[in-house]
Amino acid sequence: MTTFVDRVELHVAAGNGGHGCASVHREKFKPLGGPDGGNGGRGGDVILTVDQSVTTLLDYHHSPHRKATNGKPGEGGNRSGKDGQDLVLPVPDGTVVLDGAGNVLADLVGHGTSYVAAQGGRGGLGNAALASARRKAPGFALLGEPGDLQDIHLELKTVADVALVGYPSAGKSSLISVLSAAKPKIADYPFTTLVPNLGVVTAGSTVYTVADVPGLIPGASQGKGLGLEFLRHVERCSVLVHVLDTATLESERDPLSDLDVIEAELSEYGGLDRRPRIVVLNKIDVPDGKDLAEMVRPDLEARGYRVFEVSAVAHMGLKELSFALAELVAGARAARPKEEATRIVIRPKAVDDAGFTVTREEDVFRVRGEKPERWVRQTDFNNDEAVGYLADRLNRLGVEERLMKAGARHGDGVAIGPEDNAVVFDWEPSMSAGAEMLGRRGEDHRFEEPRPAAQRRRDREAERDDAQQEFDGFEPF
Ligand SMILES: Nc1nc2c(ncn2[C@@H]2O[C@H](COP(=O)(O)OP(=O)(O)OP(=O)(O)O)[C@@H](O)[C@H]2O)c(=O)[nH]1
Ligand SMILES: [Mg+2]
Repeated sequence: MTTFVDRVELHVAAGNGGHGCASVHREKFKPLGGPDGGNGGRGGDVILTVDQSVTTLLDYHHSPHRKATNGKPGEGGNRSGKDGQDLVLPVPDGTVVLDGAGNVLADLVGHGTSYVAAQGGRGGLGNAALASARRKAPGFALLGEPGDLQDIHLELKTVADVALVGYPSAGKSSLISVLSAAKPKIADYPFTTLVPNLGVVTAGSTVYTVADVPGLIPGASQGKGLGLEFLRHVERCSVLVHVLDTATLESERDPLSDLDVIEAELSEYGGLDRRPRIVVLNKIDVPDGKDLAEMVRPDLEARGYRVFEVSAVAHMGLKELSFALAELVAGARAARPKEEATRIVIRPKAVDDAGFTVTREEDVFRVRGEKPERWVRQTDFNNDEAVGYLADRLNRLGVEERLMKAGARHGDGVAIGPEDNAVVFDWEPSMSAGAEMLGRRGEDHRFEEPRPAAQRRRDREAERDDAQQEFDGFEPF
């Protein structure tokens, strides 16, 4: 028996970015040929994509941990690392993506609709890309950033046009089996259907889908029988069909009170009140059934229902029913706003702005912001030049100035990042209040030649332009 799984927790990990490479070009008799370390590749994303051939979330139930590949590190000779491969996870039509707190992140409807569940980390720049007029041969490269880790929940809400609801053994699955080519399990005991069945019906030029759900009994909303759990699958349907049993042998039941019971359970579940409904009186091949159907019909019609008398077993009244459903479905489709064939849903990302905040906390000054935090992740703290480069970047963004304004002094603790994941260091301001930067770090002094004073000043100015340009030009991602 195939298992139907319609709810899973999934742990996805995007690929890490590859580290940039620090390398110096070597040729015979040319010992310092310039930096030629390539950039690291981007980590692969984890992407959920609707694939109509997938009908359950079973695969993710069996292996709930999925990871995209990492970007490769850059190499010498200006060779960039290869990007990691995106991991595309096929999901059934109608999969809802939720976060751990139950917030809906995406509702994936329509073949090809995609959602980036975890974004790959950026690759680090190699020292070739970090070189500038003044920092001719950086002895460091940037680290690749870690890829996103996400714990998400997937929930399947079947996408069917028509949903059949009713008591166990009313003949819901039997109806699907004769209206469509689907072959659901049918038996004369209650709760034969444990998971929804889906069938495709063609009536004239309209093709639509019909789903049944496990039978409902009084008290389903309190968890009796299989409970209301599966009503999730009828939430998206355009038409509800009450399948009423005219030939039940249970003495306390009849089509009218069955209808009342099911309606009470539906309203307990909620959200389905405005869905158009029709009534099917099934099993009229049984003589008593036919009589009962004729007896209750006026009552049902008085309540405003369109009523169809059918027999799933004897194939009576089916054509009329299937065309009436086609008409209702077509009407519902026409009323629905037109959607593009394929929607790509991408998790909204924080805007990559230059903003940052400096707040004074008990024992540290905390810096928060997209850029400073990213720069910290890109920094190899074992490399002094890399740390110096970080300080320069922060400085150019105005972090030092703001720290100073906030009252930070030499030696004070500065934390960059959130409380649980911050880099903390003692502050050594590289500028004296309002003065220019004192020399740039991250330079290879072997390239320096003695310069006359005027040249030094010109260089300094060039360096400032350079710094600005680098600052603008270094955020290509
Ligand atoms: N005589 C007669 N029996 C029918 C008809 N339709 C269904 N049945 C019988 O009723 C029983 C239950 O049918 P199912 O289609 O399994 O009923 P269901 O509503 O899907 O039931 P659950 O899955 O348990 O909720 C089976 O024994 C069917 O053969 C019909 O039109 N006439
Ligand atoms: Mg059934």
